Amino acid sequence: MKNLKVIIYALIIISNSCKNDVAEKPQDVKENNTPNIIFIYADDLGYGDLSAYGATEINTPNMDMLAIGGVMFTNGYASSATCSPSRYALLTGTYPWRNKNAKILPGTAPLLIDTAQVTIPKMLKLKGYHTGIVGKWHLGLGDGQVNWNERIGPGPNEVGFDYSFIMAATQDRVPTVYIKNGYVENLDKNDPIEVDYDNNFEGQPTAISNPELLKMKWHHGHNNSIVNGIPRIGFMKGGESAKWKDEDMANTFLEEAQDYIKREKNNPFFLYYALQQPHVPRTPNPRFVGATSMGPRGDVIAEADWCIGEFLKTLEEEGLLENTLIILSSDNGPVLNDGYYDEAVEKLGKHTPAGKLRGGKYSLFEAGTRVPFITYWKGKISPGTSDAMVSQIDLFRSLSALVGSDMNGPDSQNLLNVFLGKSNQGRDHLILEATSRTAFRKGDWALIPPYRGGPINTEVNIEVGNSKEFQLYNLKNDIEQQNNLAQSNPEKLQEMITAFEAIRGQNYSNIQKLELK
Ligand code: NG6
Ligand code: CA
Repeated sequence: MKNLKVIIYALIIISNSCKNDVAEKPQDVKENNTPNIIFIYADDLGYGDLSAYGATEINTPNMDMLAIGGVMFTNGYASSATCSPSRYALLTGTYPWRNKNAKILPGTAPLLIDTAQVTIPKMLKLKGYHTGIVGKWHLGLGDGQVNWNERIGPGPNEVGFDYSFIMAATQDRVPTVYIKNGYVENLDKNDPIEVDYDNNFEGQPTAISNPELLKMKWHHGHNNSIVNGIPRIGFMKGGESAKWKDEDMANTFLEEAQDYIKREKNNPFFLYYALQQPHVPRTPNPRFVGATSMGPRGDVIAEADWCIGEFLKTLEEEGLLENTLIILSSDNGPVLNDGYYDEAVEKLGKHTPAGKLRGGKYSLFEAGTRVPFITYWKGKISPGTSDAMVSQIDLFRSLSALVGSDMNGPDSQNLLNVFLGKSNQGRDHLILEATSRTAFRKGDWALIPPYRGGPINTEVNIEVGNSKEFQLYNLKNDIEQQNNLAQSNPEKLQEMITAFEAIRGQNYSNIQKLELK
């Protein structure tokens, strides 16, 4: 009898200790290894567009809060100086120049990511995450023959996202509708949508045929179909009830993002919140018109900052901030006149969207790809500034390390400790891309190979980096890339070319090697 009591007692102790194990482990795992992950991605936001990064003419208090309370990277890069290639690299951990189709895509382009390819959301799904995207997609949809009136696929839901609420391409490209999990929102089947990037549909007004219908004027490109008085790239017919209202887009995406986290807060989630600002056409909600002295470009940055603030409030209200890693960055550098007359140039004043960096969107100079880059995790990341070289392409491997996965994209490096502010050992080197050209950063040095073409893209008035000579800059002493050291430092030049070609191969320039001699 006595023995039985002892045995029962022992069993109770063992079973309690098991319970403790079981009870503690999931909590532990949830807190440390599977935090929620949110990637906030602005469109065309420049290195110098945030007050935290030195802007004095514009206030971005909410983005600054993330920068001040997290790690603010001063050498953080997008993979490309344009959108689709950067987004491709971000989600797949693959350099965009490895895929010849990774260029700025029309709204009718087929899906750029192979559905067999590994992606960040696929990797996270395997670790129990719910995955969502809200905002700009611009990675193609379908197989090239999309019927916009039926289910549109493959798309985000086929490359790893459980939930998607997107615009197909850009705000200046048709179709100007939201697509939720593959279906156009608010579509009236009796008014079907047709889209064509080559030919107009008979009788449909364009910016050329009916300029009197425009409330915003085009400067270059952007003279096809008119939607809400704004001329777009591409032709579209039908879908009246589904067309977005440009001035409401920021609110629509914000509410979608807020609803997503409220819905998914009980399991680990990954949200890719892809803001449309400050890409053209810049259409601030009336509440933000005049928020800055800079006209629509400044006003939509203020609006984007407000959206981020509201979004953070929701995270806080839902008690999620301590268990959520937030990454904020931009898909490429800044541009002022990207095709519409919207006073971005005229009202710029003293603001420097690229900070001290040379170039801008479309450029192989630093401002093309060096962008605001911030990681924030309340209570987990100690605040600080980091000058480690990091790229968005590294998020794949770093996040997979965070959640204990061994999945990876071919070019992604594990910089988890750098992103968490525990190490300053960033990348050794990085290949940068801009409009199908590539450049190389290694240590403090930047190499731009020779490219045929004008040094300035005169439409947008940006120095894009073309020159018939090699360019070599020491960014440590010359962040503005003013002193080309290629001639005076032939040894460094050769070392850089060799290291670059070891990764990139020899066929990178549109000038034959023979011509260079
Ligand atoms: C360019 C557009 C520009 C912008 C860009 C894509 C013209 C003349 N210019 O072709 O306005 O839409 O593509 O920007 O059409 S990105 O940020 O999505 O890469
Ligand atoms: Ca962009």
